[in-house]
Amino acid sequence: MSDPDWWGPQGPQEVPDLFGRRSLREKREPIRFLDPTGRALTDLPVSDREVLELHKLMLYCRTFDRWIQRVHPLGAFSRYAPFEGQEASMVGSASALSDLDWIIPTYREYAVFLVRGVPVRELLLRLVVRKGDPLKGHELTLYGSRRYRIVMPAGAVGIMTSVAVGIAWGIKKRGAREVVMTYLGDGATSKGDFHEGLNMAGVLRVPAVFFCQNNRYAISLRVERQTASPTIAEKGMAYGIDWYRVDGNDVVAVRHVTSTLAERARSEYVPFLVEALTYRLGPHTTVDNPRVYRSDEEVMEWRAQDPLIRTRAYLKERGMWSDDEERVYVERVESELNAEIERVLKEPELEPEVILEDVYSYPTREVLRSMEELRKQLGGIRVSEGHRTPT
Ligand SMILES: Cc1ncc(C[n+]2csc(CCOP(=O)(O)OP(=O)(O)O)c2C)c(N)n1
Repeated sequence: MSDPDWWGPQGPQEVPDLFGRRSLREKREPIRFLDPTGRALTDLPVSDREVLELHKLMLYCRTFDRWIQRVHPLGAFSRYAPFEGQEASMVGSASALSDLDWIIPTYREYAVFLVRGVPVRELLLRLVVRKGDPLKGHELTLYGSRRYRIVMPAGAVGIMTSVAVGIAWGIKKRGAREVVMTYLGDGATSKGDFHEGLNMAGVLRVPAVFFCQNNRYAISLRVERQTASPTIAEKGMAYGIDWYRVDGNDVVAVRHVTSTLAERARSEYVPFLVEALTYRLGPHTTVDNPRVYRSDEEVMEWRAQDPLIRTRAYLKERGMWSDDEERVYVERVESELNAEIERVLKEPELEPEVILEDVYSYPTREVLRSMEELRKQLGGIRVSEGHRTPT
């Protein structure tokens, strides 16, 4: 390895880091500012006004997530991956970025899209199930947009790690001050792509933050079955990548850690691996039944760690928020969403070809060929009683 000094002269037992931690043991402790009851454990690195903004953002996202699953008997859409419980991880990390930074989400990062300012309309156009066509929209839910610098994710878990390295390498070659934030789950770290991507990120020293939300499950498989390593984050060490663990249900900690790392990545062209410890309170997707693989008691324990409980209690204690304000806020968001879906349902549907747009400035020959193929296939398919049946 060309630069072994980053972890200090004592080897990996001494790991001085950006947050004053020195030993491996200390570094494994998740960084936290707000405890589960909303008590500040130390001076906060953000102002109380910022805590209020973060709370409102999380509340907006939660309202969206619950609403979307409620508005249709099928769960609104043919398939949707809920994120309740992970709001602090998503909002804290996405709000730490600038508009020039790049985001690679997974199928679950709707809160990241919302924080980025993607209009709800854009999401609904892709998600909403039209009358008589319960599968419509399904193929559009993996969505990206050059305009928002959000890269369309792949359905295959884990493969975007290497894509992130490519984009980040491009940033470095251009000499730009940007960072790529790649989202991945604990399950994705079992894939070879994760290791290949991290390996190249370490070698090329690219401005990328790999943000792993350890929500404890890859569908039904617990994280303990994914890895024998004490933490996911410390896997970065093997690739010469500095790594951090953060309480993923503490939005203040997530925001502080990711904004510090993103700035360092932009200015010094270095990658980081972050493990945000959180929990998916809902099902894996709207077609999953989590009771088959986890107990109600376990979910109840994690309910007590709900990221919104912390910020709500912190703000109420300071007289900056009340239950009434929260109720009014949620009602307002719900009525905005209701109005939006009414509008979207009156709009013409997106053409399936949109999945092939928004990647290249000009479509390549390969894209044009795929589009032609897609049109041909769709032309020969009829939707009947919820199944796609070739005619
Ligand atoms: C290569 C690949 N294998 C399996 C699947 C099926 N699959 C979809 S989501 C998922 C779980 C991924 O878990 P994780 O990375 O922890 O993310 P989470 O869904 O918990 O956010 C699996 C196995 C897939 N999409 N791609």
